[in-house]
Amino acid sequence: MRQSLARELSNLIERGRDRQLRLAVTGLSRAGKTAFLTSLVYQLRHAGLEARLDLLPAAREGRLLGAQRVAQQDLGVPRFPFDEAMLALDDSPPRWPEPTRGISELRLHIRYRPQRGGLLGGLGRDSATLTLDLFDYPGEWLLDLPLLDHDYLSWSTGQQTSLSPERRTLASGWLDAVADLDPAAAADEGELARIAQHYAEALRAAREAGFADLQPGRFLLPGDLDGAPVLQFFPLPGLDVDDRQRLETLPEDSVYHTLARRFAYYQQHIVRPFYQEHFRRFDRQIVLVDVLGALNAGPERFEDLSRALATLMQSFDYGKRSLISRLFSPRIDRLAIAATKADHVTPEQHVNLVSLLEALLGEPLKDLRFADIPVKAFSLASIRATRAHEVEHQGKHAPALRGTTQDGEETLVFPGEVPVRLPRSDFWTRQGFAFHAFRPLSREARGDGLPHIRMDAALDWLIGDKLT
Ligand SMILES: Nc1nc2c(ncn2[C@@H]2O[C@H](COP(=O)(O)OP(=O)(O)O)[C@@H](O)[C@H]2O)c(=O)[nH]1
Ligand SMILES: [Mg+2]
Repeated sequence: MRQSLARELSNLIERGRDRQLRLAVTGLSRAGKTAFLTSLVYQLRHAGLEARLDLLPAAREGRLLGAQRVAQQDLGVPRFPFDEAMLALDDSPPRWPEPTRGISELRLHIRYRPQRGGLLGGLGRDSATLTLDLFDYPGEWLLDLPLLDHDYLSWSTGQQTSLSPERRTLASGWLDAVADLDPAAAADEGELARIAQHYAEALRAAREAGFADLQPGRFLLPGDLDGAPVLQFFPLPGLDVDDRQRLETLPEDSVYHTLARRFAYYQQHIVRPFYQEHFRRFDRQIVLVDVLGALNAGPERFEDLSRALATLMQSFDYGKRSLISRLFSPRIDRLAIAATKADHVTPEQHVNLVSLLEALLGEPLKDLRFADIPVKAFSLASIRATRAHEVEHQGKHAPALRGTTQDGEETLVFPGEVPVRLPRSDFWTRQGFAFHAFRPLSREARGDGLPHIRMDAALDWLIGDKLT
């Protein structure tokens, strides 16, 4: 206890001197978190050597001296698998890093030379150290925030109405299994476990089909909670909020009360602790969005991503009356949102990609700006897997991309134009979008360093002011 107090104190002092920063990377599954963090760590470790970071002033001015991994503080949080990710990229043929599930952490010491005339520079210091704590956690966990505003009954009825026809079809196994369940009957553990299994499967099927707006988030990424009763609840179809009084009088061991208890436990022991122990303590965050992937998947998935992002962004809405502020009073002072995998489109499309990202996050962005949270939108490629080319066609120059497909085939493609605004129905019928999954560049092909697009711009926004 005493030791942790001392640690907190020294953290506070470091932070007071602006020398420590907790930066979190989030985004839905496959948004590109692992690739982003891997690249970020790589670029900082190779700053001043192979890494190209011209948009980060400290690097451009030669003041960034390097970065070293040091032991992290939270011993209960898994280490971010940086070495494993680099091994995958360096393999032949190169592979994308394995997906991670759950939260992970890595601590860097960044050495830099303060600007002359700056606060630290003025003290005659040759170099200074910024301690950067990096976190990677699933954006799916943020989809659970609104769940804190419900009790079991209101959540249950809300979930029912949000089931679209296609989601219903994907959930038919669960709907069949739950159809005969009587809320008043005595709960049978085995039966609830079985139905919950169906429910989790329905969520997984929906995710496989490209849906993102899914609750509860931990059902998709259960980690070490797999099989625990806390994850064995589900909404009860056919309930009505007007039934509250009648439902309250049901026996304690009824299906209804058993599920309600598990729901409350999930809120208290899973959702809240994440916000209390982690989220609240992040200084800055970057939210990654696979806009191009959704564009490629078609209108229904794109809509769904839009809804999921609206929910996810509620966790960043620090307006005084917002749910997050009422419950946790978090303190993030800066936020970045980024459309990832920009190397999937030709460079002149990158501006459109940022516009589209901003359109997709339209309402949440307005709320953030209203609450005076500094937020900036980017398009980037953490690990660039293609090269931009110009091709000549009938005397005209046209942009194209060269890359290696996952099957190892060299291709030259023009993937399509990115709409500037939320695509209307004719976009999908008329044009669509042809997306290719590329293999990372091989070690030989990428030469020195790890090629990226605008990682340095994102870094400047996220940590640049701490390196002055
Ligand atoms: N071309 C390209 N593909 C990327 C990039 N970042 C991620 N990807 C692809 O997206 C997949 C998911 O990325 P990952 O970082 O594992 O996502 P996470 O689930 O958010 O951690 C990877 O396996 C790659 O196929 C990028 O910068 N360029
Ligand atoms: Mg990952």
